[in-house]
Amino acid sequence: MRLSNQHNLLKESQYLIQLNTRFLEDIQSTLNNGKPVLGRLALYIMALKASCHDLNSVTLLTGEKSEPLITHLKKQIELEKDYMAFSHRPQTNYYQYSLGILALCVSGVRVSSHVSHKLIHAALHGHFKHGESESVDTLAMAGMALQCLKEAETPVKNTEELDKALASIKQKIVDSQRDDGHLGNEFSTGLAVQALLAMGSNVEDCTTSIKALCSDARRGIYHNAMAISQNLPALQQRSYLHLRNKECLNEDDSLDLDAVFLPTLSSVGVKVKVGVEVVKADGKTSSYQIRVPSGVSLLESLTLLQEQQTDFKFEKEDSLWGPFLSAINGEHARQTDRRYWHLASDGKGLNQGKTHTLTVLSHNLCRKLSLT
Ligand code: B12
Repeated sequence: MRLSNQHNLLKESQYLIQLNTRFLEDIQSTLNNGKPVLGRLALYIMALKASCHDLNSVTLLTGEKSEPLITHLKKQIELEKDYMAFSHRPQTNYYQYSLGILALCVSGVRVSSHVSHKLIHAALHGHFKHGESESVDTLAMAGMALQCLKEAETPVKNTEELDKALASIKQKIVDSQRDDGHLGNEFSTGLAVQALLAMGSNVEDCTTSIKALCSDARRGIYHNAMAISQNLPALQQRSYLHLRNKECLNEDDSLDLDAVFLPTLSSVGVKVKVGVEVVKADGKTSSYQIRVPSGVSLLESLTLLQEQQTDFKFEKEDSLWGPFLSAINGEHARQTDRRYWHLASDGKGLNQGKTHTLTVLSHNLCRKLSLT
């Protein structure tokens, strides 16, 4: 919203208050628990920057010591860089590492060449994975981070490699275009358009992808705040890189945010059969059948299944995207683990939890839940 030309200043100031209270508390408690906070911290800094809020006025505590947000972000990214030197992969993921670099860069803070080198190297070696496939979201975030370094003329270890990485990222994003205009899938297209615009593509080159985004938005696909925040800038033909020169002067206040009610499917009384197959890491499979009201989400279906079957239990963790499936029948795969419960239907990874089809499968690097 802050990157748009049109504003609803009251709503935006209310959101800013929530960020400075609830979100800041969430970051502080994650930090207190010694858990990685890189991505959230970067998102928070970028949100403050979007509101031209004084970054030095906000601090976080480590022990007794209170330090500005940027100092914490610099420390987090250094920790992540050191972790990567040792483990050859980030403790969080390359998406968050890119977010960290981007947040430092748009805030005018110099990013060390050792930090940027790790991202450039990962881009050149195809390390941006989401499960087993290439992550268009990560390509996009890394593209924006590296483009920012280029525009800020930040010294890097090897300028030629930076240019090669940018060209490779851009080409991969362009190649990810589907016949319906999406880049990657419905949830990566916004970031991918942002990245292409940031990396110098013309708006006309992105028309079909922007149209696809518009039609998804009209169909109500983006009901999650995280998804909306990634897509809105693209719909406004902006990217997170615009934060670098953001000035909050003479802002228009004409945006009317009346609630729009999207048509919902009337499916009262109609029930559908859902098959759930849980495949654990050792290959052990359990199958379940359940009848659920048509149109309910995957989460609602799993909740109903848990209520009806004593031998099916699941757990979830909160995330900015909503509930992350973290355990099934005692087998844990948390957000911070190198394993996760993979959600699939008809053998294909799900992008969202619709209940027309649903498999949960679990193996060493990924466990799977399949739904039919
Ligand atoms: C990294 C990542 C993962 C990692 C997360 C763990 C890790 N150690 O890094 C792994 C590979 C495990 C993963 C798994 C999945 N992911 Co994912 N993931 C991402 C990615 C690229 C970055 C997330 C991130 O770090 N954000 C920054 C931090 C600051 O925000 P955060 O909220 O704290 O991040 C956490 C959550 O995002 C959570 N998470 C990751 N994926 C998903 C998916 C869902 C549905 C939920 C609720 C939470 C969640 O893990 C993050 C790390 O803790 C995003 C891309 C994007 N555009 O956001 C996709 C993304 C969020 N994932 C997506 C999907 C579809 C999945 C899967 C459902 C794929 C599948 N078919 O199994 C599974 C989730 C299954 C489950 N158990 O619930 C979609 C979500 C779309 C939607 N409708 O909500 C995205 C947008 C990618 C896309 N374009 O399709 N993911």
